[in-house]
Amino acid sequence: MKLVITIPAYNEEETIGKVIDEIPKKIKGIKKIRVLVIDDGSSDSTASVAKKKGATVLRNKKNLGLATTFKRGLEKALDMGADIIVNTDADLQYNQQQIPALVAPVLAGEADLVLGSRFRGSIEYMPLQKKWGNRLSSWIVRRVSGLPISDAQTGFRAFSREAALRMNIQSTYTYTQETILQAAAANLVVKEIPIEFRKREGSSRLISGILNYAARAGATLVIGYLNHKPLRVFLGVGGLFFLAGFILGMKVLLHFIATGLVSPFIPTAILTAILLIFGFQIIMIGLLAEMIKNKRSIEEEILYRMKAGK
Ligand SMILES: Nc1nc2c(ncn2[C@@H]2O[C@H](COP(=O)(O)OP(=O)(O)OP(=O)(O)O)[C@@H](O)[C@H]2O)c(=O)[nH]1
Ligand SMILES: [Mg+2]
Repeated sequence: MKLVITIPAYNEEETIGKVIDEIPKKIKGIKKIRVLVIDDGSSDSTASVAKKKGATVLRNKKNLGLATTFKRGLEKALDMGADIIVNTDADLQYNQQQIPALVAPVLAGEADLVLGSRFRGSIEYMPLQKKWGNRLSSWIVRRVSGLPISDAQTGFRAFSREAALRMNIQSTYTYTQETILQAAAANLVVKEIPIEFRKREGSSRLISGILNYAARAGATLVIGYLNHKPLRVFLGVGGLFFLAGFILGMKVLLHFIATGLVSPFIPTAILTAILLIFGFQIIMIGLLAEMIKNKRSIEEEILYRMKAGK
């Protein structure tokens, strides 16, 4: 069994060395442990510190964002022949001593994706807005995926090779929620274990402002939801318009049946027609989106088989 630990890092020269040092040198059931740092165009010495500590280092020539960098790391880890991939952050907030516990369910063949949950474990410090933002986003992911998870934003996670092969990340900003939705769609077994989350020294590299983060993560979630359940969304929205048109239209229709006239209700009749046509079109778009989703799942299966060499 080969374990590759991926660490996306952006200007983390202060902590990257400590993170690598903290990684256990031996884990029961694992033969080889490799550390892969993906430096996202840092302007400091993140890459050279990581190299000195013995990590394999990939560098993006410029800053491409966490999701793109994570994706690159996952692909490289697969190329390196990883049976299990653990992702951890470069900021020393996760405790690398907990990696054995994180990989245990994958090693035992009980899970494909193991999430280290901060909310089931312990949090030394997390700003209040972030805490509630994380809670809200986890609630949405729970609803959409149907998985009983408590921390959808955790960066401390373990993937089986199978799970890594199934991931197709499209967001460039954050991979965290999208990967869970994809795991659910691929019927992978997802498990959570409680973990410890330490206070961040220095400022967040990812989140410049909570509103900015909420907007970008929110957009990723909406797109993720649309990819996952398009018909449900469009049927809901289109259905509302259709229903409004139907109720208004009944009034016009009943009057027409009784008197043979539409004339006192011409504005209502026009509004009815607009609402019905609008609602119908949205539902049709939903059907199209559902067909595109089905096509996507076939394409994902082809991609999976290509990557897996099947
Ligand atoms: N590749 C890449 N990594 C980034 C970028 N921004 C942040 N990271 C890395 O992603 C990880 C998470 O970013 P953090 O700055 O820890 O985010 P945070 O605000 O602490 O968020 P939490 O840890 O979830 O509370 C760290 O390892 C960062 O180095 C980026 O633009 N590109
Ligand atoms: Mg952090």
